[in-house]
Amino acid sequence: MFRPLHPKHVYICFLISFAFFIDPSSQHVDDVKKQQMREKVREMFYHAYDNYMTYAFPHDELKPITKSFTDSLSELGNLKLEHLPTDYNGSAVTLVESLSSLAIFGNKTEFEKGVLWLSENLKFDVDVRVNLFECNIRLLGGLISAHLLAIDPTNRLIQGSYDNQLLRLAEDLGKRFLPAFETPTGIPYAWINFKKGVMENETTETSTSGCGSLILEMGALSRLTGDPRFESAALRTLRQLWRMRSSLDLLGTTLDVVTGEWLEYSSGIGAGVDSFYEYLMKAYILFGKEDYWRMFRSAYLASQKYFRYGPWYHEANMWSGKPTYWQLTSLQAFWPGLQVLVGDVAAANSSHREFFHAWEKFGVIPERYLLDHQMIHPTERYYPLRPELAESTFYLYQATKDPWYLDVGEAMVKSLNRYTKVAGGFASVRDVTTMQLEDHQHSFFLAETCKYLYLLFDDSFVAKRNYIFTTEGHPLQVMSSWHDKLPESYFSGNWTFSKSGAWESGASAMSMKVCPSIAPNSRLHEQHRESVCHVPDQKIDHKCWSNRDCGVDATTCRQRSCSEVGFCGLWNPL
Ligand code: DMJ
Repeated sequence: MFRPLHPKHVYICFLISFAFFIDPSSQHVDDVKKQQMREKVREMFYHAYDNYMTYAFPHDELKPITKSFTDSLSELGNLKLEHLPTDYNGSAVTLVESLSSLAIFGNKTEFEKGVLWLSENLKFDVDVRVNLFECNIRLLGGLISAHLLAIDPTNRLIQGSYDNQLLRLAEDLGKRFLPAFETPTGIPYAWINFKKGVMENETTETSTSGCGSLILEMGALSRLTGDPRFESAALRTLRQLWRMRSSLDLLGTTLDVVTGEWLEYSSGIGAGVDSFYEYLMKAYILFGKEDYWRMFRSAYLASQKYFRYGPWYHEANMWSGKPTYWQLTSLQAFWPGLQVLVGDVAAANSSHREFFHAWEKFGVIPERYLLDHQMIHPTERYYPLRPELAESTFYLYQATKDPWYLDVGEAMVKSLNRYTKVAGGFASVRDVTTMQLEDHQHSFFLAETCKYLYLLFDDSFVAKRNYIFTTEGHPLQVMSSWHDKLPESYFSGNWTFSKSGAWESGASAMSMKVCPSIAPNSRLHEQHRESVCHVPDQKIDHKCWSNRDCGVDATTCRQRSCSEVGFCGLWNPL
């Protein structure tokens, strides 16, 4: 099953090329298919959403088989229904998580209704112990993203008046996070109580992704409110984590927030670490700080060197770099999507194929597959409606426009409807070998799985805007006003422009069409538009004879150069 290791080359930052020649008749077939698939995915979303609103709202998540609810975001989720305190109605997290999808679907009525309900009813002053990471990516991210979508005039989402209610809720929530950061290391506790702060005898163990994936939401909160404490706390954590890396630039999976010692030395790109990598890269895109890029670049290179084995990723010991567990996990499937943002499309494509192969083999993707024994992990046979493969498929399609990815999306939609749809929503799969179901519809099914499948078949959202998606699939707008220091290439005189008809249109983070600009809107018809993506290489395979054959890097805005062996890349030091 394994292929030998790739040559030592780590092909970081290969820019996406767009030299595709599309035959008009096949283009028409794709457009028809996209239209049909958009409708199918929309139906899926509303089946999940309507059932949640009917049977579970305002509690956290829907139990689609028994048509009831669970308050899974808090530790109450572990209690039986009859033991739930009667005065706690949950955090409506599935509604919060649905807002950005409703906005993308253009459902203004439901979006506005949701905003009004939340602003009048959502309260965080409750005595519940919650997981900081989950609250950050689901609640804080959901609120901030919906706020940004609500104030973006192009969406016209709110007919009545919008008075920043979502932002106020986000700020209240963010303040409740702050006590968690009061540790000797500055790294936050994994659990907090909304009302009481950190509980006595709270566990001091956290994961790298749990504490290292806060910067997008908390940074955005600081930028929006003017209160620097949120961003500082998240940034301090990232810096501390980075100081704790091994000499190989690897981090472990779990650590102690008080002593700053690593508890689990084995790590990879999946559970417990995944979004740490993602947030370094995306924080660089959102805030433009070179620091994030430097950390990401080293961490990414180390991941390719120590975890990658052909298209697969195993785990490795952070100190020795020696392989530990040879496992393909469902969470790892987000990685090719991240690689598209980096520009490493060739590597993304080859791994994505393996994940899809696993999906095809089992009908959905199992949580953990033992590569060395070629069998599913005995206790992790489930598929909880996870979005990661849909996410990567979306990124790869947007980057390459290769219609094969549309087929992948179609196959996924078919399996989800075939195996997981029940009368009361969509149910998780308990065991992919029997397709026995479990009574749980996770909120990320609405925030991510449905959203990414929809966006795979709908180019308009990413083509006209410049958003970056959080790890929970919530879009945040990339704005130069949030960039601390703009890379020098921003000042280049060689601007590229994006025009559609007489007017320029905004360009997406994946459009690769224009360079970011800080130029004021000087000339009406020649405004520079913002984008994090840029000029493609001359040749589709990134081969080059001279620097002139290489375009501008998608994420750093830096001119790529031609290496000695003839590949375009970011070869010049910063
Ligand atoms: C989501 O909550 C987020 O994507 C998170 O980063 C990890 N994965 C789950 C869904 O699988």
